[in-house]
Amino acid sequence: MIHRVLITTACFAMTTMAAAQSPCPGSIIAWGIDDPTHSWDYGQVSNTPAGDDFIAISSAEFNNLALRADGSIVSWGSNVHGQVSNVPTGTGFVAIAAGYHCLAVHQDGTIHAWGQDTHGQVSNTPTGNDFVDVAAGYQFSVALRADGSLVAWGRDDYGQVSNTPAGGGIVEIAAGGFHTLARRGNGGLLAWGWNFDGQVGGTPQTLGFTGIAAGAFHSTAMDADGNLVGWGYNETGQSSPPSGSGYYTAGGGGGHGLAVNVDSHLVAWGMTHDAGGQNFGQVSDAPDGFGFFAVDAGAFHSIALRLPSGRAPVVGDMDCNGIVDVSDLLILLANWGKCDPGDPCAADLDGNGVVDVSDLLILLGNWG
Ligand SMILES: [Ca+2]
Ligand SMILES: [Ca+2]
Repeated sequence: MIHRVLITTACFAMTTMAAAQSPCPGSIIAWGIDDPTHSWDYGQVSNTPAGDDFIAISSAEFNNLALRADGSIVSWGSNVHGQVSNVPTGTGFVAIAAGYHCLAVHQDGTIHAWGQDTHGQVSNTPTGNDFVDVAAGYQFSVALRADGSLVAWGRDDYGQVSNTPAGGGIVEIAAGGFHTLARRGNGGLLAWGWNFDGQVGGTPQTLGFTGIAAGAFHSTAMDADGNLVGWGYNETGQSSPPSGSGYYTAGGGGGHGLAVNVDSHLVAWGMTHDAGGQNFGQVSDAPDGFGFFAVDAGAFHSIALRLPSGRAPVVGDMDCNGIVDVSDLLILLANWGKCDPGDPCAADLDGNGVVDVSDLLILLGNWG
């Protein structure tokens, strides 16, 4: 019974599965709850910012963050904990994570935190200038250093902080409600924190995964063939993503999940109605068409990034001109052997943390 209470009242912190895809700017599409008279409507859909220069999104239960190409952050939706009013100004941010508290990494390697601070999830944010990514759980935080090691702080009643693995080799992190996922450069997965629904214990032990996403009480990963695998809480089907291969990004919400397939179409699954039978459309209103390249899920809403032209993203098109050609090859060669763990380096096409021959083969495979 605890699930049903939490699923409707608790904060869900969600992270988006890293895409092995260059962050070409796009516009934000949001759908789901859109009823100003409803107590759960904080404008998380209706206040979605316009523009076609967004490169990243992060959605939480009732609020969202987006990152513009210039590195400035936009925040909209619930401001109950100052998530909107305290958003940092300025440019140069490179990573964002939305929750009741929000986190961002600046290009100078420092972490900025704002919003709810019940367990030091904001005030105990570590100093230092070697951070490359962040994830916001429910009242706890995780950060990835450039050397591939992790730091966690905030709420720790299920070991979500104290059981954080030591050592390096991590290239991606995702925080759920009370658990965390991490992915190593070899595609191996790690999980710790609350395991009540198997969201930790059900973690696959094989290698070769290319992306992870954490929902409130469930987990999702993507293998090298683009198959989605889900485990953990599944009352509304949220840990049962569609079968088939060809997905390259996914986001985990409270009761539903989202992915973009290889044709850049949206796929949504899981909860279509709340406990009272109301359909907010977070699954059923997923827009048709192609050109989508990032997704994330809130409690009763969904957001996605779409190329402004509606054209399909092409893996390897690092200069975002719609074709893979010699200019992209030069970018890849200029980054050869580089990309720090966790760095959203566009030239690391397979997301394994280094630019090497495997990325070159992907680029050549999409040539023209
Ligand atoms: Ca190009
Ligand atoms: Ca690579």
